[in-house]
Amino acid sequence: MSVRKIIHVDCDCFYAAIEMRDDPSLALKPLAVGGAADRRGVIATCNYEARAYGVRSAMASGHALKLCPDLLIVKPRMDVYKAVSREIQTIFRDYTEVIEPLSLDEAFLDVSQSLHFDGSATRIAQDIRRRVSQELHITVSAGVAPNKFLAKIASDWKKPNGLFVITPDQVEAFVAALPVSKLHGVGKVTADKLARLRIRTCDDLRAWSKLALVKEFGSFGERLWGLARGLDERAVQTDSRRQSVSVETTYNQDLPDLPACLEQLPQLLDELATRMARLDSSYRADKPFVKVKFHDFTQTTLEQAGARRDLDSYRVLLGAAFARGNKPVRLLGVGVRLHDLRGRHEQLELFAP
Ligand code: TTP
Ligand code: MG
Repeated sequence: MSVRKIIHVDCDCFYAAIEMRDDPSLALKPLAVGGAADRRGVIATCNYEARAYGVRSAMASGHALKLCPDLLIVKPRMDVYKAVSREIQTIFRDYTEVIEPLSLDEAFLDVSQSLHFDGSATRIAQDIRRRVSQELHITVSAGVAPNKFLAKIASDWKKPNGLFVITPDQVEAFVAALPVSKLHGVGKVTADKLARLRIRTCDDLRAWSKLALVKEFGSFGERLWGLARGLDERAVQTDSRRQSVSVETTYNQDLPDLPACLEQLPQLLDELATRMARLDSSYRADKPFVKVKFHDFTQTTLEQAGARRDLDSYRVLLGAAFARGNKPVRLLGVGVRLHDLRGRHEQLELFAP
């Protein structure tokens, strides 16, 4: 089996970087992109000057202004960000066709087959960083590694404007020291459980057998066992097929309690049904899920395998999700995970001659 060469690219403070580029008078001052504080707005992102004050993505703008009174908050210009995103992807395509965009500012590239720079992924990543900076006047950070999980961690390692490379022979030592909270798929719940089991680093995790991990974590235990050894076989997926459909609403006034939330369900489900009707027949509806964001911006998503997608199921899910916070609710979302009926095999055939 040949070793993969994966690059993960992530732009530095993407929206804010574009605003500073287009109006240099904004540079060097604390700057955020987001909604106005008087309209319950939220920070989408901010530059690194603002981060020094503790301002972060998804924070209420009002709170951000308390942390940093001089913060300038500008409205997002999504069309511009989308155009820049397309320009970045055009640069990527000069090196490989195997590109998986994760969001406007982030993508995986598989350069295993690339002939550029004698196949050196590191030099390709350097060149991408140079070109984005020279041609688009924003900076990107990049990570190079033998798989997606490590490439993504690597791009974050030297942020902003950095490059970090994990070669195959460095994987073992790098992963051993890695806190388990950095592992792909480990959210708050799993991280807390690992902490209770006194598993802090991947080295700690390696002391556990696959069987013991499966007993504790179900099928994710097997994945944990592999990740602790730096193993991740996920391919870079060029076909961006949908994983779910959902609708959500942010309420002008917080919903104070569970009955108030339940009252909103029929309307949300109506909108969801409209969205679902627009899906083509290559998808099959799978698990229902709900998302609840509380007034303090903590949020939770709950789904249930095997549940029906009727009002009653969503009521049960919403009840359980609400109970996790049991406080006023700012946003409700309902959705359905999708099962892709176009299998891998079929997708390949589509591109066959
Ligand atoms: P990120 O890559 O998470 O953040 P960033 O590029 O602003 O900063 P970093 O240097 O840490 O990578 O997200 C990319 C863009 O997505 C970001 O510029 C704005 C948007 N975004 C939101 O609108 N809301 C959010 O909660 C987050 C995290 C990002
Ligand atoms: Mg980014």
